[in-house]
This record gives sequence, C-alpha cells and structure tokens, in this order.
Amino acid sequence: KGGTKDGAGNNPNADTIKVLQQMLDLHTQAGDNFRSKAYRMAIATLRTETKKICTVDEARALPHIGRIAEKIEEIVNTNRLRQLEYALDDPRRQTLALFMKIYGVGQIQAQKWISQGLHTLEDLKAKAELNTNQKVGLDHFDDLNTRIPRREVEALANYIKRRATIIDRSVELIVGGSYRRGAENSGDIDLIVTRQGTSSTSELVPFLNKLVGTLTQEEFLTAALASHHDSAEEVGGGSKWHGCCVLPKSAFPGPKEEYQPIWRRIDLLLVPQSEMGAALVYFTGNDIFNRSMRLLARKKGMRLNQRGLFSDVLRDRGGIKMTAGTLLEGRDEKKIFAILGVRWREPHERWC
Ligand code: DCP
Ligand code: MG
Ligand code: MN
Repeated sequence: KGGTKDGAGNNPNADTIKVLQQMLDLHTQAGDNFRSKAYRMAIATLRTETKKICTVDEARALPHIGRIAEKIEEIVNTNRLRQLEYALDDPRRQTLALFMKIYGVGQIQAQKWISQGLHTLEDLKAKAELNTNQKVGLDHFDDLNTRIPRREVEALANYIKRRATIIDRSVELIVGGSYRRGAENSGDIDLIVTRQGTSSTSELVPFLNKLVGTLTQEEFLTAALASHHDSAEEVGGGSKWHGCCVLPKSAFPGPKEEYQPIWRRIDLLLVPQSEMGAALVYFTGNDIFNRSMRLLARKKGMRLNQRGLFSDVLRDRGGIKMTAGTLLEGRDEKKIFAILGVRWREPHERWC
C-alpha cells in the first residue's frame, strides 16, 4: 500500500529498506503492531541516512534500530533475509494474504476460512458464506486489486463532476486520498463532496442520493457496498457512500482499442464547508501521517478528527474522553497546521 513513492529511491540504504519494508508488511498483515512499529521506525531512520549502513555496530549507533541491527547486517552481507524468506514460503500465510486481498475481508474472516479448510478463491466461491461486500470483492478480485492510473482517476472524477454539475451547479468535488498526495496510481478514488455555505452533512444528502441514483442508472456505479466500521465520530451516518464504478469507453483517456472495463473502488464523502479543512487533512492522509497529527493534537491537550480541531478536551485518568471540547478550527486546512504548531505540509509531503 502507498503507491509508488516509497521515498527510498536514491537512498544508499534503498535495498535494505526494501527488504525491511517487506518485513513491515508481513507484521502489519499479521496484526503485530509492536513489530510493525519497530520496523516502521527503523525504516524511517534509515531513510534519513546519507551513507550506507552495513554492520550491526553502525546500525546500533542509530536511533530506533534496536534488534533490527542484525537484520540490516544480514541483508547487506547476503542480499537477503532468511526470516523473511521462511515467512513468505509459509503456505498458511500465503492463503491468509490472498484472502485478505478480497475487499471486505479482514484477518479474522480470513483465518476463519482457513480453519474451515478453505485454501483458494475457488474454494470460497464454492463453499464459503459471503456477505455482499465479500461477494463483490471475490467476483471482481483482479479488477479491485489493480491500481488505478492517475489519468483514469481524473477521467472518473471528471465524469462524476459533469453529472454533479447538472444536479447542482454549486456543489464542489475534490479528489482526496493518495491522488491528492500526488500518487502515480491509487487503490481507490476518494471523492470529497462539499458546497459553499453548508454546515452539516445532512444538507448534502439529497444531492448525494440524486447523484448516486443517476450514476447507478447509467451503470457508471456498478455496486454499492455496506460500511460496517463507520466511526462513532460521524454523527448521523449517511455521510459516506462506498461502492464500485466503471469508466465508460467514451470517457477513456487513451486509445480506444486499449480500453477495458475495470471495476474500481470509489468513496463519496460528504463534507460541509465548515469542516472542509479537517476533512481535507483526514482524507488526504496518509493514514500514518494522520495518526501522528492526532497524536500531536492529543499531546497538546487538543483533539483532531475529520470534523475539526478541538480544545479543552477533558479526559479521565484512563485517558477516556469526557467532553468533546470546543471547536478551534474546522474550515481551514492551513490553520489546523498552524494551531497545532507544525510546519505546513503540502499534500505531496504527507506520505508518513
Ligand atoms: N484514513 C485514515 N485511517 C484509516 C483509513 C483511511 O486516516 N484507517 C484516511 C487517510 C487516507 C484516506 O483516509 O489517505 C483515504 O483512505 P484510503 O484507504 O483510500 O487510502 P489512500 O487513498 O491514502 O491510498 P489508496 O491509494 O490505497 O486508496
Ligand atoms: Mg484512496
Ligand atoms: Mn478510500
């Protein structure tokens, strides 16, 4: 995940980082937050190094490397990491990774299927009990695991914008997510929907319903997906729409003979103008950047979520929030950075 910008391109430690990144991915996939964090920190350290780190001692002298120092030496000496190769060869892990690539399938579901003796996508099609999301994910497995070229993201967004303008001229659509960060390709399209003068998502719901209706009717939208883990922060619900879309041939931005109808994941996100700044921060990400921004807010006695930056948050001794606090800023993305006391970062600088 994360597109093509891994930031390791010209670094003398690029090869080492590539292997460590695979270890990070493995631990993330396995839900091992502790080891994931250790690898993330070590990678971050190596990225800032200007000379190649070759030995255990050199590595240990750097911050946040710890026990990964031995692995760094092994990678540099042998061009490989045995532990990684064993792990990658493990058939159970391979099945787990395969199942988790199905949209709507998490670690728990994947493990359940494996314990039921299911090993292939064909097994799942024949024997597993699938919910709507999982069925879409399985039926369109290849499509939904193909990244979307930047040009196609733009074509898809423009297609929707044209329809949106017909319904409501004053509505504004902004592509967020990895696209806004400048990614060459994206896993999905995150489309933020707003309108001048709005202060609640409910004002945008009728527009969204019309838009989804139109786009479904003309078979641009091909599936609606249920969202089961909408956060409690989103009051009221109905502020998001998750689904799939297919770019029609007429809107394909390349030679028509190269056109193929590919199912793409799309999220439509309703954001009132009063919350646009906080929503832009949130939906631009990436998720790790967001985590560090929220953490920073918390350290300063504030709270940042997709609706705004708040102050006077009262917490009990366990750190549990007791009052929501008062809104400091919601509308202006730059002001949120300023109030938090951090340097403004352009979207393309927010890769972690
Ligand atoms: N987000 C987050 N925490 C999550 C999920 C999402 O903070 N657990 C935020 C940051 C993401 C944005 O929402 O950048 C959009 O989520 P996506 O899953 O669409 O991720 P990206 O758009 O960043 O990457 P991709 O190209 O894979 O879609
Ligand atoms: Mg995205
Ligand atoms: Mn998304």
